[in-house]
Amino acid sequence: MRTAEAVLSALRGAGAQEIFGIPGDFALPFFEVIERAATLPLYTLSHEPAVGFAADAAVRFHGGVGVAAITYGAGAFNLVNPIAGAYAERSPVVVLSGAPSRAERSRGLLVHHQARTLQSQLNVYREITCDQAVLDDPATAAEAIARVLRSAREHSQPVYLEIPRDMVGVEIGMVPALPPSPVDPDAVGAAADEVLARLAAARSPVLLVDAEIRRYGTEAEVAELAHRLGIPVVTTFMGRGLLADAPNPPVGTYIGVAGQPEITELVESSDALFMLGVILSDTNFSTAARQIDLRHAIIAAERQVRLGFHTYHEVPLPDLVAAMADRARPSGTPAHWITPPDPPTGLIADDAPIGPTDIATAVNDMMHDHGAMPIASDMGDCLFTAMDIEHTALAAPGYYAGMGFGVPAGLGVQAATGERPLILVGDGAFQMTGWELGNCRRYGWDPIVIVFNNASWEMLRAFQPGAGYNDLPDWPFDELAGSLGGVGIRVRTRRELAEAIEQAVATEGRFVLIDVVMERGRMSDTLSRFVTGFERQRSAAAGGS
Ligand code: TPW
Ligand code: MG
Repeated sequence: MRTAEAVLSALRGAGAQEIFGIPGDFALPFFEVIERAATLPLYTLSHEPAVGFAADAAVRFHGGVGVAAITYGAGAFNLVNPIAGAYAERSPVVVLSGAPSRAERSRGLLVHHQARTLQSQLNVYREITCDQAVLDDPATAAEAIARVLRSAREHSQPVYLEIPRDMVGVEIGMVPALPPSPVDPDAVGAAADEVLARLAAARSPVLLVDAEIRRYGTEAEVAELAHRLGIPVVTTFMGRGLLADAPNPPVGTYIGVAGQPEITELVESSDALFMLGVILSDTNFSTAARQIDLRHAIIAAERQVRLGFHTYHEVPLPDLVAAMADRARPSGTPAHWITPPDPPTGLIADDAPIGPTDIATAVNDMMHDHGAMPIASDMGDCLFTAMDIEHTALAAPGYYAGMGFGVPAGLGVQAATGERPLILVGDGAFQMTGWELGNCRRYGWDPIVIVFNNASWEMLRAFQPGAGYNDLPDWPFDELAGSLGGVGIRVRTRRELAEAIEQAVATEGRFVLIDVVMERGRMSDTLSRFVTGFERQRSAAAGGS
């Protein structure tokens, strides 16, 4: 096989379902093969950050790997931020970069798009991917492709493949099917036994789940295990949306003082907190009402299981879950089961101005009437407001917290699932990547986009109330929608919001942008509690009170 075809079929074998990309001269030969071979559909977008966000969101929904194909230098450096986010949030995106040919590399001239040395790009990506290969040697390329794709799957993190443009058509042989990295089943079994014993001995065990359970495709197994063990399941902030389709969905989302008090109490008073696939980040834990002592928790993540002061290494999450399921004895509903209040429904369609909770209420009403939609959310108050939306599949940068994710992620979700997504995005974040909606028409995508337009970087204002630079001018996003091929509706009252949502649902085949004008300074209760909790923790860490 030639390099390009070998890469494409190996990608498909690793579970890729599509490629997002933007070509450039160093990548043109490879893109030509992508189009001609049609192994995977190609979606071109407008700016590389969107390529990365879309590929990240797509893999969050379909599993396997996501693919972001770009040109050398100018393209690849534009992709750094979304790949850093994918690394942090454990999303296995394959970066496919074009590159100068082997002859160009040895000519001694600087090559266009070159930053410092020809390796600068590789060096940058070493920092934010878990494995890398430059396919410049026909003798080793096939093996390298196999290894790198295996790393993406096993570590559930991005990887980097660089293809010199003259290598595209070079024969490299078949990409071998590598066996998984060695795992000792006895170690897995011992870890499973110990975790089960700890849970069985506990008064109020709780299972806290996060990103990895989805990335490793174990959601159904985890749901079944929790049910068998009779342990309540809670998601982290970052893990919101997990297990949405499970027969026993999570009882709620843990956000410390920012979340529902019942959930906070349940998690923080647990004497055996089993954190499965959890990212130990400040957005997940900084708002704790009382300190969670991680030394007493059980943490299974990043191929390790930590109990108190000892650690089992090389225990992949799916193996642990399977071993626990084999050994688990069923038990009934535990005494500490809780039922927190339902999300708000029944929007009062009057002439009152719209607040964040009204949007959540209107979305809940829509999903009740017309069925659930997958959600992509940006960072900003929209994500905190999403905590009041019914527990639904959600892709959001809850930990890395990079703005600009929402709109391109929504496009990735539609490409990955074929379902019409709901996109939640602030006006500030929309200014970064909202233009990508212009690509909907050519692919037949029709997301419903709700812009939380408070003419403000509101979340920053919450941290720094006096600063004038957090005021944004009012951009007429509704007017832009038409020229991008969609439908724009500006709403100011709850009645208009309810009507706009009905119109959006009825308008299929084109994206609909609902530009929700909100008062500056009006934020969701979850965000204001989050900010207070976060600041309290920060000042405590700095030695304040
Ligand atoms: C890529 C820092 C975090 S939140 C925020 C900024 C600038 C304001 C968000 O404004 P928006 O939403 O979208 O209008 P809202 O609800 O707060 O009004 N650059 C990047 N990512 C982050 N997180 C920042 C800056 C930031
Ligand atoms: Mg805003």
